[in-house]
Amino acid sequence: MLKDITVIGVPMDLGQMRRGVDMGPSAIRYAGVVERLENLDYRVEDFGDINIARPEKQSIENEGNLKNLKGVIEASEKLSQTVSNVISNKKFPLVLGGDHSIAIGTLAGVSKHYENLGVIWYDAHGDLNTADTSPSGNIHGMPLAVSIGIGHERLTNISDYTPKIKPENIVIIGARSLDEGERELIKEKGIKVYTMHEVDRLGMAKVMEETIEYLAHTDGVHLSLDLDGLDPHDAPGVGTPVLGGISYRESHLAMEMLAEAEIITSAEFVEVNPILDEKNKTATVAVALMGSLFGEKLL
Ligand code: B3U
Ligand code: MN
Ligand code: MN
Repeated sequence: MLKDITVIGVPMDLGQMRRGVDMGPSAIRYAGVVERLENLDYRVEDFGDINIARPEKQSIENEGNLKNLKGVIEASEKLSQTVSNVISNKKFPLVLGGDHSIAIGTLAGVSKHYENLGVIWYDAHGDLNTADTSPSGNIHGMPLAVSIGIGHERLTNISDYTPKIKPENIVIIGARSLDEGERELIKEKGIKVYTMHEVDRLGMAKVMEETIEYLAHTDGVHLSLDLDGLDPHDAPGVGTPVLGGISYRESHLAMEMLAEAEIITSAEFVEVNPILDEKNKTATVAVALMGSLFGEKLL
């Protein structure tokens, strides 16, 4: 892994309707992300936060079933540019959310640097909705669909190219809440999904072995980790918790196996909402998982 990391905060809450997720980057910084990674001998630079329009200031910019479309587009363009610059400077982009709609911008910035980018989507949800299939109109339920080129044209064309990733280069881990349209898309595109059923049945070690093997042909792997992939017992500070998730322990193992395999080239940790949290537990969990992802060992 690169020895230089740039932390980018994205105080984004326009992709969903619960207040507080814009404070995610602050909560993660407060939980000690920079110090944690410096202790592992990385050089860490904090870029600060991307400027995001406040929901109070946004005139209603819904377009059909897409809430806050304009604000999400603006933020995605800015984030894409920033992430791309970080990679051009040979640094590892570590993006802190913010709601999961930020993945649209992150992937737009990452993917142009790779021929064949892989993506691990660690999430209770598929995030494969479109305006037509979404039950909520919340764009944080759509970024994976957008990134494979399906959705509103102004979202799929962020940074002027589409698609960002190929469906066969995606692995979803931890899914347990999928909408009808998402299930259809998964089948139609043959997207690899380890639902909680497979996590329980195979165990996390096998899931990660297979994931790493499945992505062996790619030339870079982006980790998009939604904290709601974890069980709400371990990560309560998220906007849409779903029971029966991945444990803290299993998540550490997953991160440790990714560290050992040395395949991750960019990462984002999203949906930390300190307003809904218990004493910053979810941000603390996020930072602990980052420690493992970047090679922290017990002995
Ligand atoms: N699938 C639902 C719920 C949801 C998606 N992502 C989150 N929640 N965090 C939707 O609204 O698209
Ligand atoms: Mn998500
Ligand atoms: Mn989710």
